[in-house]
Amino acid sequence: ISEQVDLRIQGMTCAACSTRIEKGLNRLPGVNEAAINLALETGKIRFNPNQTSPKDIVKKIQDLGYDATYKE
Ligand code: 9UX
Repeated sequence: ISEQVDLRIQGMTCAACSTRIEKGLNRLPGVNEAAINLALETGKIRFNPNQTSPKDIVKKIQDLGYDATYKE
């Protein structure tokens, strides 16, 4: 089972920020794939809804020090 959430992520200031977020999200159980785009300030995350949720994913990004909101 895999679902996708699209986020707007603000507060990324250097190129390593997007990598930091991808690595942080990949450590979250249930995250299958995290693609963060620094220039577009977007994130596309695929996850197993039985293990995690968009709310947990947003919380994790905020804990890492960035601002995340739902895109649609
Ligand atoms: Mo660059 Mo981002 O030193 O958290 S990694 S600003």
